[in-house]
Amino acid sequence: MKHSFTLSLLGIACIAASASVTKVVDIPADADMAQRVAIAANLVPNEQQLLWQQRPLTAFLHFGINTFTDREWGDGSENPDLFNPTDLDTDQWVKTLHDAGFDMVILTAKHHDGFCLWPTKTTNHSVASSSWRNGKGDVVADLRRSCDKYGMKMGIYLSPWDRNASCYGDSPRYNDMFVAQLTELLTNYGTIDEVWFDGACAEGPNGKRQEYDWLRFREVMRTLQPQAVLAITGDDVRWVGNEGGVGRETEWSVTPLTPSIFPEADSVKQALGINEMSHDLGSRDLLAKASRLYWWPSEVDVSIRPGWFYHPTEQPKSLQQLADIYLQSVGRNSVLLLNVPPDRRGLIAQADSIRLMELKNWIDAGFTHDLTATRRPVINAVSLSEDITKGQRVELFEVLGYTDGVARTLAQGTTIGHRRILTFEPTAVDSVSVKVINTRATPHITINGIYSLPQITDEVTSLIDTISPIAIAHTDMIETGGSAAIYYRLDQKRPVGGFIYTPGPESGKIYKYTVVVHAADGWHALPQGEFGNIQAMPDPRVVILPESELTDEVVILINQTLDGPVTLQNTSIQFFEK
Ligand code: FUL
Repeated sequence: MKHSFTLSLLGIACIAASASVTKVVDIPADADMAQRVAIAANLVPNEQQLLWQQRPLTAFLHFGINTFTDREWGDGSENPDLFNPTDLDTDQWVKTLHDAGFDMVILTAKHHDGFCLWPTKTTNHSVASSSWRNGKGDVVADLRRSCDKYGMKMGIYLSPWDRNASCYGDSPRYNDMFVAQLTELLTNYGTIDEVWFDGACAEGPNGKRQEYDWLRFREVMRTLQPQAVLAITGDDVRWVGNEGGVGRETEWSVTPLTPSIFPEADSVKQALGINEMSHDLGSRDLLAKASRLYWWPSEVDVSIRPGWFYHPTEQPKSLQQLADIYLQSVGRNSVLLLNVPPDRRGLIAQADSIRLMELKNWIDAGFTHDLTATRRPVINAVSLSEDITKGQRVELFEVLGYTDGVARTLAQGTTIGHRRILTFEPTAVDSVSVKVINTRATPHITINGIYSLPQITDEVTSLIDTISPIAIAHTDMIETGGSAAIYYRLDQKRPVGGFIYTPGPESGKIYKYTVVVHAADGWHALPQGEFGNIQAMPDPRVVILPESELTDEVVILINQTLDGPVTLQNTSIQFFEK
């Protein structure tokens, strides 16, 4: 069994030698295409980015007030006393994640509700105001100790959007408060290797508008923790563009997409017609129009469960789903940031730790046995790497397998980058070669190995399969009190346990809503609800009605929409029985 490479010289013949540049490079306006391509091919990561890229698995820990209110986005009015984990044990979190192969954990030190998991001096809205450990608890400090114990790296998520801070929207004052929070976290808790500034901000045009001083925040981080990378609203690590766990098949770490911390970001994006979610962030077409390029590699953030926070009604994803996520993130030139939300006890749920160990076993069983030295193995995957310290260069390649001297294409790919895994039908081969068809400069590729990934046989039942659905006799779009609403008549009077809302693929999502139920004593409205984060995570959402409602008529008042009007076509509601 042997590997080899073939290079099509065509792609590199005309490329002039060019010195490497770290992290960001300007393209002269008069550069011709060959020069543009050469500049892109020689852009390389800085040291922090390189070290970050070499740690493929990071765990996200969404934990906070929402854990206790069963919400995805808190509104900041929550009583801090609701935060009361009965058995919080960060050793259990870190040991579980360490055993499962993770190198770093990132904790939501503050989410959009503004509740701080450490006793900050900047606000009373923190653990210090809860009766948990008599107001003396500090989740960040606990996590620090556990990370040191297990040799785990630590990062923090600090939400810029703060729905509790009264000074939010008074830009200089809130920026000072945010800097003070960041300073506390980056001064008092040892080495922090990743700082995560979320991009979400859902305040509408009439809400409070905050002008963030991103460059100042970045400066604070660079001064206090120079080894850390700044992710998402930062220029070291890029959001992949979805929360579903899917990296692009063509994933360029070299991109003209301008990180949104820079004032020119919006105008550049507009001129190039791209944003974080675009399919193409690095093709030659974009290089032709670009005036500046960034080394800005992708991070795939996704939750092991449907929500980011722990909800008792939700279950972890199946092993097959997690294995696919691994292949579509780590296998597509990205780092995987997998969220594992601690529950109300303050522990990682057993179902999640079992699933994590299954994933680890699957990765180990598949990727620790390179079959290169085996005689005619049956393989179904190959893993390749480019030496990114030289730049990301390969644009098109083929993996060929030879059996009795006959070659066949096993797989074809575009970009490789730090790591590319391709899977294909199981094939018995005597040798394998990689043929580079197009490249931006001399490629530096390694075949990490050829593998036989184990088949997965598990199935998870989705919630939709476990509920007793209620048939709907009639649906209508109506208007009531000036708001759009959807009217549902059920097939008969029944005890309604709740409903599942699934936004359609077309634009138009319900963000804030009120459920109005027709019961024996007339119509009554339930408190307003919110599908937090529905734009970035348009997955089915379960709404449980407070008590079994005996009814055959329900109206969903649509108080606020996102991404266009809500219609019957882009809305699916499935009622279910208790
Ligand atoms: C999003 C947030 O709005 C979600 O709540 C979550 O924290 C996710 C990682 O980022 O943008």
